[in-house]
Amino acid sequence: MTELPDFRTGYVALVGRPNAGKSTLLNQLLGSKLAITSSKPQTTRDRIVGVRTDEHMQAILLDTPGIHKAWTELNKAMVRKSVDALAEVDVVCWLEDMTVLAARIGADKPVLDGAAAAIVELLSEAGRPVIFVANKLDVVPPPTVLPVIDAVRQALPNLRAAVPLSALTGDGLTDLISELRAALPVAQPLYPPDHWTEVSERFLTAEVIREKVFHLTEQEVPYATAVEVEVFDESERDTEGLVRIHAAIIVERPQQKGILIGKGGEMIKRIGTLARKDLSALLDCRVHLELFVKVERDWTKTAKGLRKVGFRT
Ligand SMILES: Nc1nc2c(ncn2[C@@H]2O[C@H](COP(=O)(O)OP(=O)(O)OP(=O)(O)O)[C@@H](O)[C@H]2O)c(=O)[nH]1
Ligand SMILES: [Mg+2]
Repeated sequence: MTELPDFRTGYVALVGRPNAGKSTLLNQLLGSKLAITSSKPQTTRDRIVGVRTDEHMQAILLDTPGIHKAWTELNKAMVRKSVDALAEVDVVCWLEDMTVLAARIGADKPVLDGAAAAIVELLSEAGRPVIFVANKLDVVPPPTVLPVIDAVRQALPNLRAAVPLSALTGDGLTDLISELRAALPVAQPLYPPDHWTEVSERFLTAEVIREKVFHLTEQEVPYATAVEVEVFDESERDTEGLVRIHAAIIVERPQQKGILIGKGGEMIKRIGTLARKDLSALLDCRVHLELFVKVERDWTKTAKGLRKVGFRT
């Protein structure tokens, strides 16, 4: 292979509190949807690796669960995945939702709230260069972001740059890409240019179904739900353009099972219809999807429960 002069390659972690827009930014940087997103916090539970390659740079991007105060075994495992990522990368992108922090300006309290201060501590400890991403700029007036960036600059000695952007619209993305390129080491690419993820189709399938549960159910139900793909049959993929999938939606209590099935099976049907549509696009073929719901009592509360639903800790 010919050497590419001054090509940059490296690992980038996308971290921040739940709902900051990390998965939306990952998808925007990849130019297609890899990570599931929702307006509810704690959507992402596992690390998701996407690879963005252009003519100057290969950024291996790690989307992570939101950093938060964790009580259950599931939440602790999620936060651990984020904190571990900090030690493994060349540069960290710390995202904050500006609708949260800019709202504090002018009030008689520090601009950085407790959640931001906790993240500052973790980032200082990890010692990696940090790019602060002031997100959701499409919905806050840009001048309100400056005091937030000032506060971050004062709090975080290893801050390398700050980029205001909208992960949703992609506005400001080119500035972030320039900053990433400047921060990554000169190195040859690790993956071929068309390689876009390390995540298996089976895992993505479970995630798409879980996303529909996040979109269609409320309160504790999405947080009590895991999805396990039990059959992923590709035997007719090449000949018929068809993949057959059987997946279990697992909840913690019988009452939650009732909610997910819905009156006359209406809810599970809606989940299935929306998931099948996305899966068809993702897998680029027809999808036969069978869903069923089962109860694994209190699976979020113990390490054994997490293993039982196939959660990789
Ligand atoms: N208006 C606006 N909304 C955004 C932007 N970025 C993300 N969002 C929305 O914010 C919500 C959370 O986005 P996610 O990408 O799921 O956030 P996350 O940081 O991955 O959240 P967790 O996985 O829960 O930690 C979704 O409803 C997104 O559509 C943005 O730039 N502008
Ligand atoms: Mg996410």
